[in-house]
Amino acid sequence: MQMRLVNGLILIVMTVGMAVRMEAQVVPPAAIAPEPSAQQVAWQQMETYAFVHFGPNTFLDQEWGYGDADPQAFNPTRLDCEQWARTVKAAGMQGIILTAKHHDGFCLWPSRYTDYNISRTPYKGGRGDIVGELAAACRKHGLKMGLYLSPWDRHQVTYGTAWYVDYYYKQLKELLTHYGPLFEIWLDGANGGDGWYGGAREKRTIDRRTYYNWPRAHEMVARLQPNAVIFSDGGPGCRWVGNEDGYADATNWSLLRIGEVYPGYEHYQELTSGHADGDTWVAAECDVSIRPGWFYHEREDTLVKSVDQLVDLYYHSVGHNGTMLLNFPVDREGLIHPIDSTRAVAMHQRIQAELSHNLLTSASIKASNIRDKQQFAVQHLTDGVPDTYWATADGVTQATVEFRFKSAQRINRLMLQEYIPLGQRVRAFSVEYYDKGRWHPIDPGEATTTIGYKRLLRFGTITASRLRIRFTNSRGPLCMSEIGAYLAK
Ligand code: FUL
Repeated sequence: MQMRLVNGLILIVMTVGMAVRMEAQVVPPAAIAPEPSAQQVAWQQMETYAFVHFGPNTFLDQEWGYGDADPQAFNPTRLDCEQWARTVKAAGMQGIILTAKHHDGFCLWPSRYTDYNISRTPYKGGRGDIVGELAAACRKHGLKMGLYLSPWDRHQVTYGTAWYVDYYYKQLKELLTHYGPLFEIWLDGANGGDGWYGGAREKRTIDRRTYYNWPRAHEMVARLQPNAVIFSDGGPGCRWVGNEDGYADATNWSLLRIGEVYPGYEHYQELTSGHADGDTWVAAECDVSIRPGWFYHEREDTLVKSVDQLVDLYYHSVGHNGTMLLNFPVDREGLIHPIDSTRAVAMHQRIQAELSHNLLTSASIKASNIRDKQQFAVQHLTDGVPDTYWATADGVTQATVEFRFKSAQRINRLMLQEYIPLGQRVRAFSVEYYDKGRWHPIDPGEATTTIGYKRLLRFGTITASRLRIRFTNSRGPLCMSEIGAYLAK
């Protein structure tokens, strides 16, 4: 009897408990289309990764090989993919994309579909496979790998015919199936023109929209490498940023009217800021070389970008809602040059030092609107967890977040992140600080419009007892995952 009563009580307590919990479960804001895929989110979280351009061009002092280079010219004497991997890792980067085949058509792996490949070079007596060696080095050092397979091939006699397109897809399949998981496939936009073409030495033009039958590549990558993101001028995974200088616009939408853009798109300047009314999620990747050229040229040893320039590029790529793809022109020995590696590592150390201590973690936080005090609390803004976020109620598209410091703080950097799995929302915001009894605007010298995955602002050092962000225009309720304020020395 007593036992039954206790059991009954337990049941009642459990039922009430569940009901309370269910009530507390507040519905998250509805996603605003277009949203990124889980793969695109994981890709953007990589933030920085390396490009390696290497091939016969390296040995012949060229940028665009004509397709007639003698494979015997390709002879790296100290090639070490682990040296590349260690350098990239020390520079804080998450992966490496290699030019498996550049426009000259030469393959850095022993492709069974052409003999214009590594097996005909002196390297390892013809038994080398640089794609495979890099895959092993990346695995060992915890890096992801991506591959560049140039659609344009200035070597192949069949370039321009349907036969070549089949050849291209056979090579793509080799790369997608022989080397383990890939995070990105790079489909270059430079396409068609003059070349060796098996000795024809002529100009060949192709229809950039239709020749390659791109949907076939998209389907093949989705099937064989479901986690890989496809890069091209117009995606579909990520897009070229419209310049090779490594920067996105301050206003940068991860959205694109995808039907309009194709590899070789004429209005490529638009890619620097995306399309505010885009129908597809295609975030920007900012590619840039650490030297003027993509391939190694000894005369450029004195022209390696300075640490200041590289740090600037980081703020204008990752800090403008893009990723940073920094190219290392591997030298004739087969190594990343010491000047390049020293600069890249110093860049990383500088960025880490500038953005190491978030001063907002010890501030008290107030927001003008909170969707739910537990699930979407303002505390999520400084918890360093990308999956939690502060959100406003449905219909609330303007809001203010205020941070109060225990004692005045010196600040010159700000970091803002939207919770992008629910779409990119913010169209405009402003930042102000409180000092000597009144609010002052902060001017970062660039538009405070979009935020997206990440926005970084730099400004002259201010002393503030409070800091506030005003979100003035948004496509829907606000969903902010992180905010940080820092003092860069
Ligand atoms: C361009 C190519 O033409 C360059 O040679 C380089 O590979 C760069 C990353 O993309 O379109």
